[in-house]
Amino acid sequence: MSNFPENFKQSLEVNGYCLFKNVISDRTVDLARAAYQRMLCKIEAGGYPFFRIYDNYWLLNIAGIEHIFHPDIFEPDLFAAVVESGLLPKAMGLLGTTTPVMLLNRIHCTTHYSHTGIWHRDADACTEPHLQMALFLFDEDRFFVVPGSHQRELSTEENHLLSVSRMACLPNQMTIGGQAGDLMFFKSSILHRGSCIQQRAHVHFRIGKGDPQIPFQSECREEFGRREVLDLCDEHWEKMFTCNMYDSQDSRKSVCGSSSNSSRGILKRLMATFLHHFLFLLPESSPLFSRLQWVAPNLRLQKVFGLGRK
Ligand SMILES: O=C(O)CCC(=O)C(=O)O
Repeated sequence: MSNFPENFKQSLEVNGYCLFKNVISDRTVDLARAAYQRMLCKIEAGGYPFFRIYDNYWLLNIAGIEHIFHPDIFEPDLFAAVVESGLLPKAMGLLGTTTPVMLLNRIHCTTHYSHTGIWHRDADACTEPHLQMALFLFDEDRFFVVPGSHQRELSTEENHLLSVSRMACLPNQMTIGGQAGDLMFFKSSILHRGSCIQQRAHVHFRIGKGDPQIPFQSECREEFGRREVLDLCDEHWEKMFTCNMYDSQDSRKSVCGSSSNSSRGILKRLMATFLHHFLFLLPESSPLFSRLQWVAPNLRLQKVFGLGRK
């Protein structure tokens, strides 16, 4: 931790994000992608319930795979990639802690449809309860941020624009991201939104500073301590899983994806899919999408017709 590169810390402090290039080998990327595909297939076949859907379209629109350490979905090649990336020791260096805790683990993915997320923060402005990170398995360049926004409240102009649309174009917004095999860190308090045109998958973590005063409790937590997991751990992961995890700090039962098959549910999905394609001419920032909430424009069609940003 002592010789942690200062330029990464500085970029994180000033801009709210930083990027480590090529933290895993091409071979590791390939293995992790194959592992991710197996996870996706399992969910699509109904074999794992912890996933999230944001926009519910005709085909199962999986946006996130939760709890990657769960025994029913755990893939050693995926976790091996995370360990090889040095994600945890880097997070410890950036947070300045020797007792990290994992507060969230997930894969954000985009499959059958483009994805349009809303602006938000995952922590209050000017606070740093935790850091977030994304290990990219595919190239990605549409993660929107407002650099420096972690250090301040919303401006009057931002407040106004966001009241019109949660996908508004904000002053000074920019897109960041990385190539397959890169690792991005960002402040939880930065104003950000995810967006993606083509296929993507990144392994997402939220890691915070543990409190060594809080006694370690092992009941009810995710099965981090299984041999299958511990065998792949380096010293940092092993220490975190065996010493620092507290019961309340995993979100195991947070989300169960579902795609209703009632006639009303089917009708709504059909309509959402139709509008997703039909309204592609409207920009993401159109107030209509903020008002509807259950539909976003087809960014793939926008790209084909040379519309939209990037
Ligand atoms: O990329 C995404 O889909 C969501 C990312 C995000 O908002 C987050 O990590 O908090």
